[in-house]
Amino acid sequence: MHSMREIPTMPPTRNYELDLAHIRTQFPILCREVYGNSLVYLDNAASMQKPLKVIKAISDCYSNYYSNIHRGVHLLSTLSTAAYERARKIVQLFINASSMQEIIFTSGTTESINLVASSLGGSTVKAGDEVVITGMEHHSNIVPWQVLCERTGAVLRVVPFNYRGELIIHEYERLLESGRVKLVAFVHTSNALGTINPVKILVEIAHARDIPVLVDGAQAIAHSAVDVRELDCDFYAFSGHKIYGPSGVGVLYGKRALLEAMPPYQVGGDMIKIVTFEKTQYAELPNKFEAGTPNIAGVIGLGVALEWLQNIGIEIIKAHEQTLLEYTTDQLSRVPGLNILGTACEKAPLVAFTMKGIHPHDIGTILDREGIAIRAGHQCAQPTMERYGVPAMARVSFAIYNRHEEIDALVKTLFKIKELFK
Ligand code: 7TS
Repeated sequence: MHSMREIPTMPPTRNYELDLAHIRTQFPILCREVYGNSLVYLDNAASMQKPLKVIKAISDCYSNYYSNIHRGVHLLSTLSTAAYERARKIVQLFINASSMQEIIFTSGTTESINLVASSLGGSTVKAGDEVVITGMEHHSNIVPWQVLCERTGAVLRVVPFNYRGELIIHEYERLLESGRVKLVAFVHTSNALGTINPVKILVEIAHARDIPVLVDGAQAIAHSAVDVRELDCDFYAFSGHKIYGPSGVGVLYGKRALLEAMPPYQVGGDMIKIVTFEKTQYAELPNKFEAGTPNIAGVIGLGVALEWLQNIGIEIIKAHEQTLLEYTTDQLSRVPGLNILGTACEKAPLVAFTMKGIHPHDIGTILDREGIAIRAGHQCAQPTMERYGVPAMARVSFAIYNRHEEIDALVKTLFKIKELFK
């Protein structure tokens, strides 16, 4: 493994209880090597690794009780349905939604946003109306709105952000003054910069003008407590794979009254009450928005992932990840020519940076040879890259299992890269 000797400062001492060694043993993948080095996985914002409990729950479903849900009278269908609906209850409690009817399972954040853009957007947005997003969105929270605007003749408006990566609130307020804004959609935590946006304030401002709000929670959900009733957002979207769960499954939370008024997004089996060739009556919530056979084992795995996380405690996770963030920010600023992009006061545990004269892809490739996985590229946020005048960034992002030693390994290799490109 990597020596820590070249790093002058000591990792901070912890003021919270965390058995990190025990947590790491629960992630089988963390034992593997990459090119002869221990894996250092710092690409958690792209996707997190899965604890054994989640892997086993999915395997257990397929091995012992798998069947289609909501339809069979036989035992396996009853067991699968119960496990699937239990996961819905876990999600409801996890984000403090009022009822299970407000939890729609989707394939991920992208589908959750598309659902709202297509259903609410498609039925309420007309030519001349406006949809407001921010300049720091992931493509998933840009393109669905752009397509909606193109289709309807509405206009997409964008809230700018300052160099630190913080939204300019008075510009947001100014955009909402037009009286034509039908919907606001913004990211809770930026995947490219780490900025945590003041969701509650932004929601209040929109609600004062009766504008519904969708929050893209993909990068927030695993790092601090999310209470949708406290935030008062109308919709909240997130993905299973970014919270220790499987990929191919996600959640759309929506306020009941809005979901009830919205037309279905996809139509077909499992979302109907009565079908005749003349007319179809749709099922009640949440089934109305879950057409077809869903990712049954994935949903069950997501429920187990949330239980696993709750067992550790989100506040412990947050405390640990914030020490990693502080340590990384401090250590990276010692690397000559390295520039951190995104220096907001409130940040999630991720750090994006560029190095003078070195392409992020070269940084990512050389780190990979040392077993260190990071993201290098436009972070699916090209307008954010444009704001800083760079084509791409390197990004390290953390999860509960990361250690300060891994940051030391990262920084040591960055010093090497600096030498290499001299
Ligand atoms: N919104 C944000 C803020 C994201 O970070 C991502 C994925 C998505 C939406 C889309 O999520 P999906 O699960 O539907 O794909 N972000 C990243 C990333 O930063 N690197 O890879 C994927």
